[in-house]
Amino acid sequence: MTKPVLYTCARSRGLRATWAAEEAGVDIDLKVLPFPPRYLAPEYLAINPLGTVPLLVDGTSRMTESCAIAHYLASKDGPSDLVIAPGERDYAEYCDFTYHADATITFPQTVYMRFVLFEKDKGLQEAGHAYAKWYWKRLVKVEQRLEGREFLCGDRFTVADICVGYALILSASVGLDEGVPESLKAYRERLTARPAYQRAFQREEEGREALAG
Ligand SMILES: N[C@@H](CCC(=O)N[C@@H](CS)C(=O)NCC(=O)O)C(=O)O
Repeated sequence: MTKPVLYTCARSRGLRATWAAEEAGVDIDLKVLPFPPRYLAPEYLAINPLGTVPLLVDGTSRMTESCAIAHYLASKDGPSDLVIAPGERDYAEYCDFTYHADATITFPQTVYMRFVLFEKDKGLQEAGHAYAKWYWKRLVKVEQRLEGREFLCGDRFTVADICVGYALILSASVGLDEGVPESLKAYRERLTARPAYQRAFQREEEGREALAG
């Protein structure tokens, strides 16, 4: 059987998928692209017309949502402690936080990155900074959920932690840590100390270095 192929850029949202594959022990073919692929690897548009990363190709299936890919890789080979199954306690919360991670928390960060870091000449810095504040306010739900808990759901590490954790990892790398509560920084440290996270990060870095030649 052919391996799932994951197209990504190092440290992008695709890290959710690379990390989930490492946690689950799923053998993937990792293809690291230069960022942004729409300009630096235009041939990629033929397999993903959106031009976004990640893209997972598994047989005839194609997936372009990082949190869905993380859930899929962790559960595709059968029941796994990395996901909360229907009927289990916290199933609803598991679904909610896994979707919340990109739609509600990562989204305002990307608007900040676009207007403040990447497209400085557009004169939209003020809007970018407003989105940074919006991001910080939106962390309240995760902050409250983690009061008295080590992980988000089911008293164990799951894909919901991978998906939400990536948003917090992104904060640190794009200079958005100022409004991140200390409790969430400690949560992020617990997550990034995991050997599977470190292996995933390293794999992506090696892919990026290979691109640079
Ligand atoms: N909701 C999607 C968003 C995908 C996305 O926008 N990825 C960014 C990188 S983190 C991207 O590819 N940006 C480059 C572009 O849009 O050209 C997901 O969670 O995977």
